[in-house]
Amino acid sequence: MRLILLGPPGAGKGTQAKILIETYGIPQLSTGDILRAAIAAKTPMGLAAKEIMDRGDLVSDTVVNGIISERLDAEDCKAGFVLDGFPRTIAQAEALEDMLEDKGMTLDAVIEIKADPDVLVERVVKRAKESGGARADDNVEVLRKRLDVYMEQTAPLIAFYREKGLLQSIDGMAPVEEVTTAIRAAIT
Ligand code: B4P
Repeated sequence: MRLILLGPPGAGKGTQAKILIETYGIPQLSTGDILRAAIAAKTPMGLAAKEIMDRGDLVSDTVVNGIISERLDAEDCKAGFVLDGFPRTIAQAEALEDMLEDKGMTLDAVIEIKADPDVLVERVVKRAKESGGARADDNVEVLRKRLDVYMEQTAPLIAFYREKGLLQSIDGMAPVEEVTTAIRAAIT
């Protein structure tokens, strides 16, 4: 199973990826998590990414493409993977196509998790409160910027994957378990 989870910030990509990897026994490849780990470890990549992420912009395609290309070579990706938060630009999607072709892999499906902006704001504000502000990008002002960036740079991927016959759209505003059920139905 080789899957992409696509959707605006707070749509539930990370939430659903964590559930799906348990079911299918495959790894979650989250560029957001990998970048946050690099920030926590204060690596040069993390230090450069922090400022960009904190203001709600996207880290450079070159950096994230490198992260994913390296990660896809790991043994645990042989049986499949859930890509969570990657690709986020057309350039990343094209780079992914090249990577997968080089590695003799193909995608099974791209799941678009849809949710209205007011629901996304509500969720992210709730997470910020519950986590004591653990994520610097979880506040209303930065979230609005992340939503604009999503509309400009990531939303074009919906048509990109629809044209390839890979896209399945899911209502991400339902409770977590219902979203999982809908994703499972879409990929089986
Ligand atoms: P990400 O880490 O990918 O984060 P996200 O888009 O905010 O969240 P996600 O959709 O995974 O939401 P979650 O499940 O957590 O990106 C952060 C930043 O990293 C980006 O802005 C960018 O700067 C950088 N980055 C990452 N990848 C990149 C790339 N490829 N290129 C360039 N830059 C990149 O859910 C959010 C909240 O909602 C949680 O609290 C959850 O509990 C709740 N929730 C989820 N589903 C729910 C449901 N059905 N009902 C109720 N609540 C729900």
